[in-house]
Amino acid sequence: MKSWIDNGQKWMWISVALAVSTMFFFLICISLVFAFVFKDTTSSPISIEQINIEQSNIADKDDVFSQLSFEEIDAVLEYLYAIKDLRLTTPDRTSIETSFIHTIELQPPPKEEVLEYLNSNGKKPVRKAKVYIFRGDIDPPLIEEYIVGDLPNVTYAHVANVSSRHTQIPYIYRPFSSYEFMGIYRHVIPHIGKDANHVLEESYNATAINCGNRCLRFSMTPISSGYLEEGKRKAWFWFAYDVEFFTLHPVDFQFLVDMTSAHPSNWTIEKIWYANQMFPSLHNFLDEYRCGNINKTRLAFPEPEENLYSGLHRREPLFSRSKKRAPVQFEPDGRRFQVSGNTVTYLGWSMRHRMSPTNGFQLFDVRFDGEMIAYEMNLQEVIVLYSGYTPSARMLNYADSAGLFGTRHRGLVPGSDCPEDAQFFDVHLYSSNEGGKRTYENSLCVFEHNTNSPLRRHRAYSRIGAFYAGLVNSVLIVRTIMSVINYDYVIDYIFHQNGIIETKVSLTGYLSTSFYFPEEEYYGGHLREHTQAGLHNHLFHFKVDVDVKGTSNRFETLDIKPEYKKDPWSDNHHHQTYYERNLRKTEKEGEYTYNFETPKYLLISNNNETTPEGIPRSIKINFSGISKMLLPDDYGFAQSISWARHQLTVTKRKDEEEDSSSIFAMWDAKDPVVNFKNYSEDNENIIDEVMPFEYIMFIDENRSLTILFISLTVF
Ligand SMILES: *[C@@H]1O[C@H](CO)[C@@H](O)[C@H](O)[C@H]1NC(C)=O
Ligand SMILES: *[C@@H]1O[C@H](CO)[C@@H](O)[C@H](O)[C@H]1NC(C)=O
Ligand SMILES: *[C@@H]1O[C@H](CO)[C@@H](O)[C@H](O)[C@H]1NC(C)=O
Ligand SMILES: *[C@@H]1O[C@H](CO)[C@@H](O)[C@H](O)[C@H]1NC(C)=O
Ligand SMILES: *[C@@H]1O[C@H](CO)[C@@H](O)[C@H](O)[C@H]1NC(C)=O
Ligand SMILES: *[C@@H]1O[C@H](CO)[C@@H](O)[C@H](O)[C@H]1NC(C)=O
Ligand SMILES: *[C@@H]1O[C@H](CO)[C@@H](O)[C@H](O)[C@H]1NC(C)=O
Ligand SMILES: *[C@@H]1O[C@H](CO)[C@@H](O)[C@H](O)[C@H]1NC(C)=O
Ligand SMILES: [Cu+2]
Repeated sequence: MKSWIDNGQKWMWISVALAVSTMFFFLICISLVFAFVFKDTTSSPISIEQINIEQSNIADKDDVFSQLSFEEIDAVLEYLYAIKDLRLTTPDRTSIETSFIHTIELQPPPKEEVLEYLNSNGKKPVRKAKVYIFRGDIDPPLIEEYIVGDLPNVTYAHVANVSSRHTQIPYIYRPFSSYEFMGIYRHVIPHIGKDANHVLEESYNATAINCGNRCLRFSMTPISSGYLEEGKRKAWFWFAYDVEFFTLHPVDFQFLVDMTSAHPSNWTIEKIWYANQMFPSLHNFLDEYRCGNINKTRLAFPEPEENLYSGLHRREPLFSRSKKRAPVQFEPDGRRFQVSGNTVTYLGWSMRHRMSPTNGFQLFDVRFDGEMIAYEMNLQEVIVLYSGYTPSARMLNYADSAGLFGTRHRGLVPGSDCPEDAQFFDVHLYSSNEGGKRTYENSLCVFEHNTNSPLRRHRAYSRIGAFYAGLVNSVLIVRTIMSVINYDYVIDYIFHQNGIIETKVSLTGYLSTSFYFPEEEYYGGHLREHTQAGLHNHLFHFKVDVDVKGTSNRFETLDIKPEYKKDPWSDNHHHQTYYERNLRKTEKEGEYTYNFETPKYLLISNNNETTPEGIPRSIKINFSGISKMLLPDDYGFAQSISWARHQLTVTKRKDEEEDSSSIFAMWDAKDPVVNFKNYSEDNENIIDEVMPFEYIMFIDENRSLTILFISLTVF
């Protein structure tokens, strides 16, 4: 806690405390664990760790899930560069108006083939690559999703042919790329910087070009196509002082750029917003400014000492003047988890992981006590919805995957991000934004953590039969941290000894702010004289494909209901609660919207595998602290995030329905490339179907969000 406060700032602390601090808990309960608990009760009391489940012996036999190797990436590059029609440019000649490769990654093999391979010694699934190619060179310009295979000896490359998502995407939906930014630096910033140089200098004592150590830097608020006329791509740009940290030093200068063209030289500056006034063009603005019709802003450049409030230095005086260090954990008998390639094993657990440049960190083949309980688990999308008064603040809706999640996992630091002795992993990815092939060091870490609270215990103290038995709750934590511009998302998958998988997201980093005007009052918190922190919501969408004793699973709710009945043992009536098992039959019924008035347990069950007492084996999903989406479903950006409508969605599993979002979600609302609601539109039967389910969590600005899969049999 101390280190968190050390690193934080007072204002941030306050803004976090002000915000609704919601804890989210998803619990999935699995029945598999019964035997397990039994084993454990036979152990001696006050055991530190008496559980001796044998390591599930899953060798890393050339993991079918692993991200492409550099050799495989080279094979893809060689094949694609040889296709003349693609006209791929080499990195040194690339610009947004040429043809270039954006990302290369593994196309996950079909689940059935993988299960066949893992469980029944089936043939090893072939490896294929999924490649996004920007075709700025053709008319109309497009982004195409290619499938290239089979690796390593490539013989084909074609545009992916699937019905679940668009694979030829209009260029106006293109995600951020470094080449887009090259265009901005060449054509947009110099234009504003030159023509409005005197305005910036007079108003802010800083400029945008040739600025020495008094610079303004820009940020972009992409405008979702849901707000624009057909066929347009636009963004609001806003300036802030280029100091640590710029998102806390906005100035009141914004401009709207039409970036529809694939040619940056044809991008146009449409509107200027300055001193809380809108001007229809740069020309008009400069005229008005010259004529003195505008109340001019006058700000001083933030001097280093004024700037202190927005830096991450340690605050003085310290709460404790002593030089004593915080407690640390140690492993008296050495590490208890093993790592082999992409596989991690720990007590009864095993799992494989990979990093995708687009989707980020993913877990596969998660087993407990040798049995697969989740085929796949990962974060699909993170969005941030802002409110505000100024033009850029009110349009600010980020779908963070546009920034390529995989490339946002950078350099975890031993001792603060993860324990000193954690196991760190490097990952290897291809993305043109990062200059092609690149190794990202310390992108994830794995460590065991003693929570120092009992997982179970009992102290009986009656005169006869006094005893104590307890087991400390030690867990395995698989952690990644994504830094997306100003935010840092700490994402933990936590594996408990009793079969719980807990997912936890914590937020830190910097706030995004806008220039304060009195009209902002109801849209956020007034942090400092000129700085307003806008009201906003972070939403996370996770995917998990659970398998309870095989893939033939159903979705059920246990609906808790009030009962008022004649008491069988007296003449009175009696109030109590009871439950009804409610089988969800179709994909529409698989859309679960939380309702406090109708409490439910959410279960994924295998109807063919029951306990000796006839209760279907199930996994229970637990969440709490969800918040309600207040924006209409069919308005603007909301169309790109149809997953946000329900707290939990269960769909029939299809290999091609891989994701609930895409790197285009920031811009594609007019016709989302991946439209999650379509997955349920055909309303297929979901009884005993192979199914994944996807769940979402809403958080208001918060510290923590937790999803748990817990083990339990009876309800
Ligand atoms: C790929 O080509 C190499 C060299 O021609 C060959 O040795 C290898 O067996 C091939 N691999 C596959 C999987 O076909
Ligand atoms: C795409 O797949 C569909 C259905 O499998 C098929 O009918 C169609 O011909 C394919 N299109 C292309 C261009 O391969
Ligand atoms: C989703 O469904 C709508 C309506 O049927 C359709 O127009 C759209 O193309 C579909 N989107 C995708 C990505 O398949
Ligand atoms: C900023 O202010 C300083 C001190 O008043 C002055 O010396 C300097 O010329 C100003 N710079 C710009 C870019 O306006
Ligand atoms: C830019 O736009 C003009 C007119 O709108 C057009 O004539 C010209 O070809 C465009 N330039 C490029 C490079 O597309
Ligand atoms: C400029 O400031 C004056 C005095 O505060 C105010 O009366 C006027 O409305 C302002 N003009 C604009 C365009 O905001
Ligand atoms: C489950 O049981 C039903 C009938 O009881 C049977 O038809 C079905 O094949 C079974 N499924 C599996 C996967 O065993
Ligand atoms: C979910 O888990 C949390 C934390 O363990 C707990 O407080 C809450 O009661 C659980 N909710 C349900 C519905 O089980
Ligand atoms: Cu936030």
